[in-house]
Amino acid sequence: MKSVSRAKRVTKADLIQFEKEIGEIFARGEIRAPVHLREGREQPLIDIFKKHKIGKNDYVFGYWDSHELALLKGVPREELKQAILDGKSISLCFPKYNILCSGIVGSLMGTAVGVAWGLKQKRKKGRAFIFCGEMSAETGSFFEAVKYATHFDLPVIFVVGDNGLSVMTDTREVWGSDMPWFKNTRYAEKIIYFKYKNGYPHSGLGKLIKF
Ligand SMILES: Cc1ncc(C[n+]2csc(CCOP(=O)(O)OP(=O)(O)O)c2C)c(N)n1
Repeated sequence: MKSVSRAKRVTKADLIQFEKEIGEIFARGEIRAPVHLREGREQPLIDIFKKHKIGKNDYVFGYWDSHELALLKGVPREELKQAILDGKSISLCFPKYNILCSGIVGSLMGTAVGVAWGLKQKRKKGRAFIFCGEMSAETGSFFEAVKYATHFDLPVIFVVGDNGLSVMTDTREVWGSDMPWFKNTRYAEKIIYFKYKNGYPHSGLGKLIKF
């Protein structure tokens, strides 16, 4: 039987419903750790997984807001939910599914490039995909990683989802520029960029939850 890729099976409605369910559990005080919910980027993420045929040989790296990435990468819904209930939402790691995430801004850029370097040297199948926000994409570590990956033509793609905000700060105002640094540069070739408006606050639900 022909295998069906994960991106075809996980729908936009599945992603929205998952975040909604986690939000409801979080609101009841049943998750004693931070969660970062996202709404509004389901279709771009699904399209990227589909277009690039991100599959089991590929590595996905993400940050504090990676529930959707885990589902799209093939982590079973209940396994993911349990990890979130266990307080691991901001640093989801499922080595079996080649997905690793971190709650630290600027981390993992070098890791993704290192994995891509290893894949290339060993002539192995697979690529690295690293998903981050637009403020993370303005960090020095992002620039160094993109520069290195471009110059050595490594199999890594950087995906930047721009919601305009770094927590509650306007990213463009911080940098005094109305566009990301890489726009119209040679480095843009290694970067997929899209904009979205997040339907949730940066973290949690925007209100104090008591346990
Ligand atoms: C080293 C470090 N500094 C600060 C933070 C706190 N922090 C978490 S997310 C974030 C904003 C990141 O903005 P962006 O990259 O645009 O991500 P998004 O809005 O998509 O979550 C900050 C400052 C952190 N996690 N790590």
